[in-house]
Amino acid sequence: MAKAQKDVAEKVRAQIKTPKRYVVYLLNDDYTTMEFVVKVLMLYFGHNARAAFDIMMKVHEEGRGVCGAYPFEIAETKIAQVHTHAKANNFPLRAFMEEE
Ligand code: TYC
Repeated sequence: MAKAQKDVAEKVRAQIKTPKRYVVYLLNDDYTTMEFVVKVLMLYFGHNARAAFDIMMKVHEEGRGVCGAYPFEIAETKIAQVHTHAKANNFPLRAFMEEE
């Protein structure tokens, strides 16, 4: 294959690489109510009441728990929504992300 052709093939390969995903976690704290955390998990992460309760209890008992995995900008937006909603309700709830 000619070099120019190889360059094009490499460019296409790079472009179609699957985008990285980022795992969003919630952190435990002593002040945010369990009810508020369950609502956050349902509202911003699409979990049903049972799944949201289970995730909330995992965070409560183990310190952190997985909310979901998303492309970077979506993970970033969800984290900002959690922080804004928590702040508006005077809770210190924090979320963060890690590359999957
Ligand atoms: N630990 C909190 C309580 O006992 C509940 C809680 C759960 C807070 C999960 C934050 O991400 C969290 N009220």
